[in-house]
Amino acid sequence: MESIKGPAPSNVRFDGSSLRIAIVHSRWNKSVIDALLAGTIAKLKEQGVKDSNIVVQSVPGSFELPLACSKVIACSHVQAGATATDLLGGLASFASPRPSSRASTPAPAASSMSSQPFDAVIAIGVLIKGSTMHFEYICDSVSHALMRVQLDTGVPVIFGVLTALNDDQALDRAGIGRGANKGHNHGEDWAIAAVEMASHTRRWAAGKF
Ligand code: RBF
Repeated sequence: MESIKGPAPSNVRFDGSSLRIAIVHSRWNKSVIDALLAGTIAKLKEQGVKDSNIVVQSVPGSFELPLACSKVIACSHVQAGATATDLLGGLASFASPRPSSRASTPAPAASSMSSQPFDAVIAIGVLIKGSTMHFEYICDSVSHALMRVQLDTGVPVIFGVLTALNDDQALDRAGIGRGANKGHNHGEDWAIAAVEMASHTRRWAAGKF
């Protein structure tokens, strides 16, 4: 019987070509992480997100994801500010005949800039239940903290954290199951959610529905 689970596709096709997206992933349970990461990146590109606008960062475990997401969002604002300063420096060098430390720094071409603030962050982790209470504590704190990061920053944070009860559940949800049915790579869904939420957030920020 066909499953009723999973997101219904949107009836709008979202264009990722102007979006900048960060992926922050943990390194625990690496074979599953690698498959999820590949699925996420492939689907981002399929929706038009440019290679140069995908930034990938890694952290040791899932517990580290919320702080890392918060910091990469902040880092992209620092980059955007620095680019704005460079642009002004480039303009100043045309305006002023006086030699200055910036006079030889040309303004970067707008088309080659990949330093706009991130439009969305995808947090990828794989938690597999063990015999102690670690799993419960990490799942609970990480999910709450990732929600907090997106509400505090206003940048969509996509919840790409698998909370599996065993290895097979994790493998199936990364599309690399051991059975005849390999399962489904949820990284693809996270990429679709990222492009949709990034597009909505931009539109809403511009006062449009
Ligand atoms: N991190 C994961 O991303 N997935 C796990 O399944 C996972 N299991 C852990 C189990 C134990 C007993 C411990 C101590 C840590 C585990 N971590 C796991 C790592 C955790 O997210 C974090 O990186 C470390 O606790 C350091 O803050």
